[in-house]
Amino acid sequence: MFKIYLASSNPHKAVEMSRFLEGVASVEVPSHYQPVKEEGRNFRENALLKARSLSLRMPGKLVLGEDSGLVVPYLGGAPGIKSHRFSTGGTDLSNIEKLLEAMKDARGEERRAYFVSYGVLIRDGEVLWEGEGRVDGIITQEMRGEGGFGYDPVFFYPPLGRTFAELTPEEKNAVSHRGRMLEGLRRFLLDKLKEEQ
Ligand code: ITT
Repeated sequence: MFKIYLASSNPHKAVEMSRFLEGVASVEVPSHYQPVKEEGRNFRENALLKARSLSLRMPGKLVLGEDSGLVVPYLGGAPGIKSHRFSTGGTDLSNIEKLLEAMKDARGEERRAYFVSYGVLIRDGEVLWEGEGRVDGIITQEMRGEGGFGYDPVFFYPPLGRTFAELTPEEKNAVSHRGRMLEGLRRFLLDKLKEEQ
């Protein structure tokens, strides 16, 4: 079993990751974790910034940085890397309200959107693995479901006919951007285990 330190202040991410990597790696946020300024130009740069900053304080340890967000082509790619701070309030609810307001005239294909998750695993500043996951969906007209976090209540996933907030954690992980990113990481870790035996 590997022990991965996650550079994140979002507890939902750690929960989703721990479930997904169960049996291969444990995922925990160190108690001294301090958020970094996300000044990167894209998801990858922000994931690297988060991972590098924590890695400096955790010599020899495996550190994962992840940056994610919702991309809406109709809004020119917004909220994108600013997904967490899209609205002034910055809460999940105020972000969703701002999104639905910005999309009130969008119809059909214009309501298409996708989530992206970019992950970087590093140790002592060296990138051991990096990868991306993406999932396509439709922005609903109103919120549906209680599960998940962030924009999940307005992200409708056509193959399952429900919003991400209406899925069980296992169902979400099986198809989500983060799950797809983590699948790549899981394969890397399993290969690494084999090498070490
Ligand atoms: P850290 O940077 O500390 O990890 P954060 O929540 O700010 O925490 P991001 O900068 O990666 O993380 O922003 C991700 C935002 O994108 C998140 O706050 C949500 O608004 C949205 N988001 C990402 N993944 C999501 C998911 O699975 N479901 C719903 N919304 C998601």
